[in-house]
Amino acid sequence: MHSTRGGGALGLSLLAPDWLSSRLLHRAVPCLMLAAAFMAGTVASAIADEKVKVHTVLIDGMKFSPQTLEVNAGDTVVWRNKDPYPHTATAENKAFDSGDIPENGTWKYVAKTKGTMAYFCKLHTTMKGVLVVK
Ligand SMILES: [Cu+2]
Repeated sequence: MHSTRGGGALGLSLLAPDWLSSRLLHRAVPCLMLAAAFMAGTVASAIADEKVKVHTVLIDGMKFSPQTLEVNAGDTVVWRNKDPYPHTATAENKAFDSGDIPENGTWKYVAKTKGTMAYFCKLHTTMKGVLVVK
């Protein structure tokens, strides 16, 4: 590290090599900051596209579809009730419980807990599904 030149020098020294004169630095920094902002945005959206997914489980005709859903930890699962009466998605191990999902309603769950979780509908206990979080 070269000697600091007062407040803000730390930030600049991270962006610009030492050999840049302060005059060059003045012109280069806005460019570098733009480039950095652009790259950060690109990387962030790439991560969002690749890693965070939203999965939908349809509840239709007293069935969860797909009945077994595999997701990665951090993904969002949305249950969407297409039946004309409420259902729930309730994990047997109590990891999640939607409460009543009304007709045309949805319920979102961010799958943080890894494992295989059997779930059912509290209102119709023969309705069963499995959420696998890897
Ligand atoms: Cu139900």
